[in-house]
Amino acid sequence: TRLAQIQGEDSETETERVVKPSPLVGIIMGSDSDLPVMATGARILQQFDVPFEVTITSAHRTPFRMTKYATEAASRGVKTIIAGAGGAAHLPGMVAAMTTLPVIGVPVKGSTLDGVDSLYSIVQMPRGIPVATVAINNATNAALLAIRNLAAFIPEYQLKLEEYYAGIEKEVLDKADRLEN
Ligand code: RP5
Repeated sequence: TRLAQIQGEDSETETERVVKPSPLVGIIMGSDSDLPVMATGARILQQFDVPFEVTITSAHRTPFRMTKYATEAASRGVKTIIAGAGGAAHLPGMVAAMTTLPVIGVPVKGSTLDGVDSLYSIVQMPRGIPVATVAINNATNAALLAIRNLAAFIPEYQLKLEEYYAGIEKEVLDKADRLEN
């Protein structure tokens, strides 16, 4: 399936699946139309070897499924939830209202209003229920923020972040070098 491909499960045997570590990050989204955006975050988590899960659940179309996910995620070992949605993007906020886990919201750009509707829906949370909101379509930053959360208590991820940022720095320095020479 497309979700299994994103989770890198397609080539796994049944035994590998059984011993797989429980997910530390949960990626959820309101619709499969959010998948191309949310997959960019999934790829970052894969790059860092962070165990994660991906599913679709909608605040409006599957409210009971969303409630089950939000209320059970922490007890399954999930440490951070990344929630992407577009339009009247209530998913991250509703999930944040039902868990004490950190929730990172990804405003997904829809076909109208350029994603500003999603951004405002996600960022304008009432006092007391925070959602860490990243830029429109920026699931990459959502994943990196989730990894930073994990790195606060898993040193392995701290080292990987340092390597990642050294790589980013080198990329820019190489480009500057090519431009100047
Ligand atoms: C939201 O409505 C989803 O998160 C998606 O971004 C948007 C459009 O959904 P589809 O009509 O493509 O299913 O619930």
